[in-house]
Amino acid sequence: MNEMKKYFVPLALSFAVTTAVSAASTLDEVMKERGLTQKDLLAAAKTYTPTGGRDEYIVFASGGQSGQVIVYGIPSMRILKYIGVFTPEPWQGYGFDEESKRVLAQGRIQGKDITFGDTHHPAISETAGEYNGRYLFINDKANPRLAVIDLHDFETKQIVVNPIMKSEHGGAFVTPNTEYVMEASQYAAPLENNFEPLSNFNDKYRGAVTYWKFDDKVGRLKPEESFSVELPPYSQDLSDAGKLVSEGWSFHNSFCSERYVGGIESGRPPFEAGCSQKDTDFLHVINWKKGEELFKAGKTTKINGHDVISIKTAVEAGMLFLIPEPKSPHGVDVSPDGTHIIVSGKLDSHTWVYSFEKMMAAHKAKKYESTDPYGIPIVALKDALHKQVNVGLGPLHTQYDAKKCVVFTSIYVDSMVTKWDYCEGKVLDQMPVHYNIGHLMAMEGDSVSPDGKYLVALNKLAIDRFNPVGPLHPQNHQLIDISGDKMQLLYDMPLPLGEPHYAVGIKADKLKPGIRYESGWDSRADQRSEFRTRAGREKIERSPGKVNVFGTLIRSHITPEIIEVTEGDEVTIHLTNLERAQDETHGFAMYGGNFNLSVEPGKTSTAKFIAEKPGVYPYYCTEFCSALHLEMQGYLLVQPKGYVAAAKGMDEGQKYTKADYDKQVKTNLDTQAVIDSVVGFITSHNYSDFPTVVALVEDATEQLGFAGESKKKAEEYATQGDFQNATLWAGQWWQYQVKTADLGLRAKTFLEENGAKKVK
Ligand code: CUK
Ligand code: CUA
Repeated sequence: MNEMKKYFVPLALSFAVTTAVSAASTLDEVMKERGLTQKDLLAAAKTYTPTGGRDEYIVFASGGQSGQVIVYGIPSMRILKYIGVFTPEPWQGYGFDEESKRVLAQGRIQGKDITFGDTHHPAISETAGEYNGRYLFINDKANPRLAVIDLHDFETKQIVVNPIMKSEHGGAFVTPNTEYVMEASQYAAPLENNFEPLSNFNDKYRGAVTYWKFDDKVGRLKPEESFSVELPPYSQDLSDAGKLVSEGWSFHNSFCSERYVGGIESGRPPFEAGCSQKDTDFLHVINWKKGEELFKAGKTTKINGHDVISIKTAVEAGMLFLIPEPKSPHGVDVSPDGTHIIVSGKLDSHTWVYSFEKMMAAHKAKKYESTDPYGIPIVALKDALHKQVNVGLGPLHTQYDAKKCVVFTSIYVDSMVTKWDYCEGKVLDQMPVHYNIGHLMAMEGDSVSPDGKYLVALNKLAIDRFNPVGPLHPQNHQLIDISGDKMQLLYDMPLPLGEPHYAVGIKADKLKPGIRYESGWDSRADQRSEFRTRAGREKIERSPGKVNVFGTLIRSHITPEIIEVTEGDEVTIHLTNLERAQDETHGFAMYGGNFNLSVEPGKTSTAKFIAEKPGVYPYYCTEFCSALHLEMQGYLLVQPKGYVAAAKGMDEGQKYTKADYDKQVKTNLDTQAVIDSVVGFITSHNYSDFPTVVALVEDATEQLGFAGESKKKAEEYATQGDFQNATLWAGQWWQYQVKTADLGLRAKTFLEENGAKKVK
């Protein structure tokens, strides 16, 4: 009992510790002391989420230059996760275990490892135009790539490299049933991977849009079923898929249709001057369903082994046309009902609303005003335009409200959000943001039925909003309440990881992430690992120059604990986490090994390295997983070549006697009494009504089972009079009891705090 107390008293105390923020104890006092207004309190009440509370929406924001994805909740704005995508992320073991290295290797550009990514636009998989919460896609602008993240475990599963582009901005955007994930190029270049002088820009440089086929069942993009449409060397910018009435079409805006090539160093005016001369650029309208037919009929040209529909073929098939759009536009956003398309001109204070019905009527009647230099027909602006609305200086992106006709447009130069009615063409409200907003995002804003409610302003500059942290400032995501007529600013969240361009927010209950893997799971390949190891089956296999370790992890030991190898050996360590309990992740790191595994319950992960230098290499678990976490350790011994071990037993510190054994057994029996009383409490209550408790009880029962096994071993050794081993196994028996008691007490506390009823 005494030993138990030693362990559990600090645990009990930790519940009682609260932080004294201030002496003020009434709302009025706190307001006065912190200088808060009624408005502040209202905003706080709309975002504050008490402990244990959940968010209504989950946001996936691009991580910008970090090459990652940032996950946070709304309205709390609490960051929940960073997902490693194009960049190694050690906490998740991403890029540090062999399984995830294979994913990153898929993103090699022409054979070269690229561990940087400039993520821009995340997109959630859709069914009938609604977010289905199953997959997330995100693009890399710097090296045209797309990644697939499985929302079952929030892990990156696949990276595909665009076979023909050298730059990409108009991805990832999905078609309404996730048939395709679209990706449009930005800076034109030869589609082949060859050299062409800039003097051949008009002839040899091209843009394109790629339609990546997505297989929903296996959750992977299928390169062999994907195709591209060749486009002129205008800098295609963003994309959006048509929906409902416009389903089957896709829209891509562009800038620099001047096809200007800079050269400031040789006295030529810079790109920015030459790319903003014309009053209009081109909206590209493409019938991707027609494109799919042409691709299946083999009407493509192979470029770098990839199927490309030429401009000529696309024009002849009537699947591609252009419409003028405002000067240096940015953003193209299709309305939830698919009837209108909104494009903003960065250098125009107007936002232009196009009517899908009008543009289709003109296209069907072949009513074009002219063709571009590549023979693509151009529908006249007046034949496609619904309205031009003055919304502010430097409009960029638009999001749709739940209310019909109501939209929100980000105004970059004026640093504000404009709420307006695109049916009537009138401004409804304007609100300053801090500062220079890029994208904005409404809840389920890209779906056929946006939820409205909240809007996030993804601001490019934070300037004076936060405590200063040096010249590099965090980004500022501002949460705005859009449920009323007037927008209300609720919260500023600094994001210190990169510049998120776009984000998507999904209703939290649509996500169904798991809490454990099937036993022995290779999470990156989504299949049972061939290196899965079960309890008691741990082994070390040796062949000349190679050592393969099949090990396991469970509170609080790594099996094996001693690994002996020879200098120069290639060592591969496969570790399976045997835990079934929620949040019982174990890590694995070693002196001199540049790796960290994150082995979540059920997972099998692999570390691989060459044992280059003789020496002693401690390894350990890197997650504080239990009270004996620090003892979750082991040694890799790299013996010099030709080393012969002396015939000598283990030189341990402590020798144990029968008295030590008896003392340990007494402790264990006392501990068992505590466990029994906790079990009594739990089973006398309606614990089976609480899934959290049921899981804890399952875990505790498992730990108690292990305790029983160790008890048996201890007793066997005691019978043989081997009190050294008997005492040590009795100690292990107690370790399992402690884990059991820990879980039991957590279950008991949960029942007490959640009003469990006594049943017997
Ligand atoms: S972009 Cu950055 S503000 Cu890449 Cu969608 Cu508009
Ligand atoms: Cu496992 Cu610490």
